Amino acid sequence: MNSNITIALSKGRILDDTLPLLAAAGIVPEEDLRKSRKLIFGTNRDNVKLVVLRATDVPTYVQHGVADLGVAGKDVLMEHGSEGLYEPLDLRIATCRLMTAAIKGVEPKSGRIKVATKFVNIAKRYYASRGIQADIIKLYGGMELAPLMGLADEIVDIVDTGNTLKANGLEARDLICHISSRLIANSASMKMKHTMIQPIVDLIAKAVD
Ligand code: PRT
Ligand code: MG
Repeated sequence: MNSNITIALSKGRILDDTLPLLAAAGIVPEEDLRKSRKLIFGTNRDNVKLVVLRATDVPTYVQHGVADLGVAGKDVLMEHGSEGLYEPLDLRIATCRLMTAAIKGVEPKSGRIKVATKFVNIAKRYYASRGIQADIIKLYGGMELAPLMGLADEIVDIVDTGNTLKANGLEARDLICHISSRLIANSASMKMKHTMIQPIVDLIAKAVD
C-alpha cells in the first residue's frame, strides 16, 4: 500500500461547502477546482490529491480503494449501499430531506402505486417497509414531471426549500429521512493508512464543530 491519500469529491452543489472543511484539515487544491476542466488535482501537500467526480460515482471510487476518502450525500450513500465503506463523519453540509411527493390535493391512491425516482433502492426499501405495493420507475432527473405526465402517482426526491415541487404543482407528502453530506473512507485504507487518515478526520471533525 502506498503512502499517498486520494480524496474523491462530489462536483456540483456539495463542492463549495467541502473546500473550507478540507482547508481546515490543511489541504488546499493547487488550482481553483470550479474553474478548471481537470478531474485530478494536486494540493499543497505532496502526498494528497483530489479527484472531482459525479456525486453518484464517489462511493464507487472509495469502495474500490482507488480513492481513500470521499465526500458524498447520505442519499447517494443509502442508494449505493455501504459495503467496504466507513462513514467516520457527518459533515452537516448540503442538508436537505428525502421525501415522497405527489400532485397537490390529489388523494393518495390505495392499492398498487407507481413511483418515479432516481433513488430506486431507497424507494423499494421505503415502500416495502410501509407495506405499500409500489412499481418503481427509474428516472435520471426532472422527477417532478412524472406525476404531471401520468407516468407515476408519486415521486421520491430531494426537497430543500420546496420551491421546485411548488413550481410544478406538487406537494411533499412523507419524510423518508434527513440528508447531509458525509465523509467516507475505504475500510482497508482506514486500517492500513490510519496514521495518515486519522489526523485528517480529526481536523475536519473539529472544523465541523
Ligand atoms: O447533477 P447530477 O445529476 O450530476 O447529480 P446531482 O443533481 O445529484 O448532484 P448535485 O450536485 O445537484 O447534488 C449533490 C447532493 O446535494 C445530493 O446528493 C444531496 O445530498 C445534496 N443536496 C442538497 C441536493 C439538494 N440539497 C437539492 N435541493 N441535491 C439536489 N437538490 C435538488 C433536488 O433534486 C430538486 O430538484 O434541488 C431541487 C429541490 O430543491 P428545492 O429547494 O426547490 O426544494
Ligand atoms: Mg444536479
